[in-house]
Amino acid sequence: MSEPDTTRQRLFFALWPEAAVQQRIAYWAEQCAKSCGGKRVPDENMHLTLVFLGGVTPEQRGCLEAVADEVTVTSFDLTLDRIGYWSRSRTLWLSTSNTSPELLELAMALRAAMSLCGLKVEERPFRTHLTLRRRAHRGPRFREINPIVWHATDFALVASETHPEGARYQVLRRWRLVA
Ligand code: 3AM
Repeated sequence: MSEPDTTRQRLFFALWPEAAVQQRIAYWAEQCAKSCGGKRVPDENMHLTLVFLGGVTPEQRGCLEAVADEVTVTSFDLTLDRIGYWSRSRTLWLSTSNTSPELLELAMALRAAMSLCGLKVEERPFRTHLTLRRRAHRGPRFREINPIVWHATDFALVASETHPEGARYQVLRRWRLVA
């Protein structure tokens, strides 16, 4: 059996909301607790993944950070106004009816960083969503909700550690979007 590669960190880029927005999002994770089942994402872990990077070497991390330094996307409003459920991945999520051009530009710029830094590029299309509950038994019908407007002013590089009690995330670094 091969040894795990301890020099690699499991990383992703994400939008990481401030506590007030996290709490408003968490309301929806909790609201569905009984009927949806599964495990809710803890308030402090609520985030919107921009790109999952996988196992990253220290050199690749340096390269990714250098690319992130050059990002010149402007800050934008993200309006979370939909709740839904993917039965295949058993994920309960919030999303938006209107993905802004800035959000797409940011996700694509960070995705491009993967190939620049020698990582295998994510081929699945970017789908704006924020996970509320995992391994949910069922979910609500897709529907509109009272919008949560989140003014995104920065993005983050986050490390994901897997523990028996679930994933533990650590925000390593943040970059400000252009005001
Ligand atoms: O933010 P969400 O919950 O959508 O599912 C993982 C989580 O997504 C996803 O990256 C986010 C932070 O962990 N993820 C984990 N492993 C993945 C993989 N191998 C992955 N996404 C794509 N490929």
